[in-house]
Amino acid sequence: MSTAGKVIKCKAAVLWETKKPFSIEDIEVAPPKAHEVRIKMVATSVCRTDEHVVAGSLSTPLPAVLGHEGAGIVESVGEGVTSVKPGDKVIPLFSPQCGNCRICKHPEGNLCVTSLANPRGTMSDGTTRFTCKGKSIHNFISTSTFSQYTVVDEMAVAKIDAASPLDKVCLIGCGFSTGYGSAVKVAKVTPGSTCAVFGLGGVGLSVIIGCKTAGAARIIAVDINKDKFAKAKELGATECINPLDYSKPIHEVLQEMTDGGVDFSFEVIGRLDTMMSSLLSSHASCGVSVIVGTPPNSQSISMNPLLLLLGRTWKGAIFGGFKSKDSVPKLVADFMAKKFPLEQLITHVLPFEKINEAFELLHSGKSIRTVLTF
Ligand code: PAD
Ligand code: ZN
Ligand code: ZN
Repeated sequence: MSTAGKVIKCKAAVLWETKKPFSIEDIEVAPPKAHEVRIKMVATSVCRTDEHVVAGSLSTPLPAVLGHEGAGIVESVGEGVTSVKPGDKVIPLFSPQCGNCRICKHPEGNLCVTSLANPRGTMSDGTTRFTCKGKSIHNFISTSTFSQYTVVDEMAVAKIDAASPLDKVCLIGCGFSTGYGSAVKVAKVTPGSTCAVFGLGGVGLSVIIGCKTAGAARIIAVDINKDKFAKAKELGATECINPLDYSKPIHEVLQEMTDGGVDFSFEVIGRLDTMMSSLLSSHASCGVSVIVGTPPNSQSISMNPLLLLLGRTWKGAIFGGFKSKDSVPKLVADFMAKKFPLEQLITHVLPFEKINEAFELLHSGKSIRTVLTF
């Protein structure tokens, strides 16, 4: 029997308050309104950004259904939806692409004005489609993939190849694309260059894949957890260093290793001290340093302008600088054409109900990406 137009009762992981585990709850998911799409989730992975919300370092209204790195199948669509139809395989987009705003029309910009508005935790019309125990539940950055069913705005969903394995390509919804794009699109890593990547989680390892694809000659991986080094080498790192093994600051070590500093450096942790180390490890005159990690709420760095006056570039981007609705289908096609691996980033697969175990694996540093299947 078709569920289109009806409220769907299903399970979702609700975060009622910060610093608490998720509760698997029975929720009600309202049908999609005009220009909205209801999706049956098939797989979702866990990204550090979800954990930033749980830890309270990234604010979004609670209670909420988190999760933003997922893939599923369209269950039904609201009036006026033209880009997807029931049965299509799709990836929700935490950074939507409306196609009409100044940024969507800009040749390089990718942070659609609608994403800037999103911390309010609702659909673009200001309401939510989730209810639990009679209470309205917020969504999270236009995706909310920690639910058997979710509703997203049409501008926040991309149709992908019908043959793609959803339990792998879900990583294209955030971590992989963010890291890979930070190297190939934001930094524009050049052949023969030297790169340093701070932080070897799912996103940092994807930066390494991007640096390798772009033809970097040296890729120096930096992490305080040496257990991450084997995987980093497998994916393209040429050297791995642990700041805890040195008495001097790690940027000095990198400057010595690279004749004054690397061509491209990436901070993929989300800490102010490592953002500064990453900046300082890039060459003072020709270096490009990219911030990928999400910094803690409302904290700032004070810096000497001379660090930039000599020629360095300091930049950052959300979602690897990719325009999401245009790029996600292409990235999935590239994965299907074996242009890059995703399997090596997936260390654990668990049933959705074990979501708290997935977060424990992330805390303990044992997982790269855990994929939850529905
Ligand atoms: P992760 O937690 O899997 O990986 C972080 C890595 O950093 C781990 O391997 C840690 O051991 C390592 N680390 C921690 N502290 C230090 C330190 N002081 N020095 C060196 N290494 C350290 O996270 P992830 O890969 O899922 O995400 C990384 C960051 O990227 C995180 O801040 C996340 O919020 C951000 C992110 N940004 C975007 C974006 O659009 N810009 C998208 C997705 C994720
Ligand atoms: Zn993410
Ligand atoms: Zn836009």
